[in-house]
Amino acid sequence: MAGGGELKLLGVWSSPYAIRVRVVLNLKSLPYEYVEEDLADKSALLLASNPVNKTVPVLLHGGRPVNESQVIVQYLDEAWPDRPPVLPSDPYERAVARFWAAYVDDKVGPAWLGIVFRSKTEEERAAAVAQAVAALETLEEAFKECSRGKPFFGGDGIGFVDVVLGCYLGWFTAINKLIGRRLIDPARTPALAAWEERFRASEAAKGVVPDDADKMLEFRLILLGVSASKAK
Ligand SMILES: N[C@@H](CCC(=O)N[C@@H](CS)C(=O)NCC(=O)O)C(=O)O
Repeated sequence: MAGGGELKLLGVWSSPYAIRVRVVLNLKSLPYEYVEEDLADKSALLLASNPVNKTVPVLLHGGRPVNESQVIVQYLDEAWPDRPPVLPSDPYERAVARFWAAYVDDKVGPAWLGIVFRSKTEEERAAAVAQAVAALETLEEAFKECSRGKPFFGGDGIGFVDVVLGCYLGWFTAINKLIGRRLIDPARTPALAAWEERFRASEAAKGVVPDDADKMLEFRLILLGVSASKAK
């Protein structure tokens, strides 16, 4: 069935992990049905399709579920070999891309959760911001090595590391407003700051990577279980 059968994506509009799958579906021009989930009241389809983690995204291909965003992205590459790939064809370069993608989710993911949801004090938030900035400084060097002077980690086009990091940019918009400066600081990480602009402006990211900080921050309060009116 590879490459045939209907595609349905269960996601949440603000979820970095769902966003990365949507960016890749856009890059590959694959039509799909998008189903917005309510994480406070998960659908029977979500629970049946991802019984282990009960998380979004879930991709249903001809009714068969594929779980975990990085796995889904790699599945899309393998199932549609005729579409533009996100992973490099060279095995060594593919291993390098997988290494950096894992680094992003291991370091940037927890720092994002820390800044936006888990920090209870200003000190805790500052520590989470410092954690994110340290990871981004490492990624600045990785970007220089992987891109070799080209616009993206993937070279001329958006690749695996680009989508894995770029999907956090919606929440970075909100974080920028929370902390009053750009998390991807053009002074400390100039190459990554320029990459951020390019990624946001790409056709694949437009309309999928959120850019409305206020909407993200309102949603954050809902996720935190705080009424926006009380918190103001
Ligand atoms: N490692 C997973 C992370 C997925 C994830 O944490 N999704 C969140 C939304 S951003 C979720 O569904 N949370 C619901 C829950 O934990 O109950 C992936 O890459 O797909």
